[in-house]
Amino acid sequence: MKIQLLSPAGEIHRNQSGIFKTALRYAPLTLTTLAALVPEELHAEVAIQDEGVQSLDLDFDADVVGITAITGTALRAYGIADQLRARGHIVVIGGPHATLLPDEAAQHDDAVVVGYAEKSWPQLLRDVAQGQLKPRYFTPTGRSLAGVPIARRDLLKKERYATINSIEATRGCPHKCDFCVVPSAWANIYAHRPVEEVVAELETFEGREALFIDLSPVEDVNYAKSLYRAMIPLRKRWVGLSTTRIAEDRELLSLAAQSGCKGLLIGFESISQDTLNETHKGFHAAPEYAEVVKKLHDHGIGIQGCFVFGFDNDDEHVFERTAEFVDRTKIDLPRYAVVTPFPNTGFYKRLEREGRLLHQHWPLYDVEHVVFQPRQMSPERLQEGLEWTWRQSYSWRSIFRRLAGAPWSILPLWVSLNFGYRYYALHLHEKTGTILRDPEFMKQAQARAERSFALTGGGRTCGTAGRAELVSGAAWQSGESD
Ligand code: B12
Ligand code: SF4
Repeated sequence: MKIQLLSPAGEIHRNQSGIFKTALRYAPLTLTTLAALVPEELHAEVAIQDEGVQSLDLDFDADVVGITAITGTALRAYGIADQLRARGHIVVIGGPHATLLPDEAAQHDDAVVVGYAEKSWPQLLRDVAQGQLKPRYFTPTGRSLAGVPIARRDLLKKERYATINSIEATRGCPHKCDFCVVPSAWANIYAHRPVEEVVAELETFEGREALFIDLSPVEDVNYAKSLYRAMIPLRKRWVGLSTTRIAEDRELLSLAAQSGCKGLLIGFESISQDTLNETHKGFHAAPEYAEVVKKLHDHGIGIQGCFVFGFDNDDEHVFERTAEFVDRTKIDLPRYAVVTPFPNTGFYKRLEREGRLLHQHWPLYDVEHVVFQPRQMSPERLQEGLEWTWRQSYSWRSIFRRLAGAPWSILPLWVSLNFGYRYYALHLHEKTGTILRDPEFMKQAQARAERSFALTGGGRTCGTAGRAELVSGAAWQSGESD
């Protein structure tokens, strides 16, 4: 059997034409994991193509093509799937977007895989071999990831990534932040790999570097501590993600540092506690953010701090306030996004009810385009504010101010990452264009909002007021910006 695995990329992240440079690009685990899951008895030849680092070559010989899609890449994945099916290939689509909207993906494939695929992908391939492919596969994974095979990194073009040493110890997240895809796509999954299996995989890596892609690894504090303890003798230098919880437990933070942690991505999201509470991220305390940064720096750990704009509490001053906060607290590598209503999330459902979605054009659901009507400003102002904050934080002045706080031991790494993001910040506007509004979608959204308004029998809500303004405004009808 011949298997071809494809990962299409969105406009911003696409190889060469994109603005996300190699220095920022680590290898995702999606395709290498799927390749490792192919049952041995099929004696399959597997090839992978990641559009983040190469142009896709669709002229291949394959019995089965597997395509992964996140929301921002879904339409591109569907276009490729349609072409390949027309040529007679069996096409399977999986990943976060297909998990959120399987019926939509099913219109473009022979089979859709919902959720994690450790059990369903091998089963699907055996079914193909026996000519018994089913249209949908979903096998829930339990809380343990014991026995997950080691990703096939040998299939990657390793020189095209900053590192191919990405690894996963935990999966999912126990929290339920309103805007996040994870609780909607993988509800109630917080799974762990046995520590000894993670260590065994780390031992296969060339070089000392490792990158954990786990979304929320420290929420099971005991697991995290035993993992970090076991990693100390490996003498790795690793980066990963965390919530601010890591700074609340001195032993945990110290073990992370001893195990070689040099950087953490933290989703601070907002410097307003009201916003954090309203979006169900109240377990993060905004007034303590500066202290969190200091504690991590004291342990030789740099911070990639992610902030999101466009929440209902955000007014036009949020950009300046956040950029100033980032400089003052010396966050090594800030990253900005607009809050994005990914389908099926709590946030999406609320905006849809309130008639505030501007369209469902998935390629623009990439967190750098405004796709909804914000409460306290126009979509255009939000877009400009996002891009302004990127430029502001990656001006030379801000870079020098921020990095003055970075521990010396990690400075070279963070200087090169700042250069990478400076390029991204200065070129982002070339990729964003104007705000799209889809009149047909808005008409349907208005009808849905009216129906739900009538059903709830409630009074006039802020949401419906926002919709009325949008729908009647001359600017939106003519497509002009305010
Ligand atoms: C690596 C990564 C990236 C890489 C590459 C992404 C890509 N696919 O092109 C980069 C850095 C470019 C990136 C960028 C973005 N990403 Co990203 N990224 C990740 C990350 C951290 C790891 C992915 C991974 O390797 N997972 C491990 C593998 C094993 O799991 P998996 O991919 O889910 O695959 C399993 C199943 O889903 C299934 N499966 C997946 N695909 C397929 C296909 C087939 C055929 C089958 C059978 C099964 C299957 O099988 C696998 C094994 O169980 C995830 C978070 C995470 N930890 O998963 C976010 C994540 C995928 N990213 C996300 C987002 C939002 C983005 C961005 C929009 C924003 C941002 N700034 O991060 C951009 C936009 C990218 C674009 N438009 O091109 C979201 C996706 C949400 C959505 N609905 O779109 C995630 C889930 C993070 C989150 N919490 O919101 N990202
Ligand atoms: S935003 Fe982070 S902490 Fe919140 S649910 Fe998503 S992964 Fe978990």
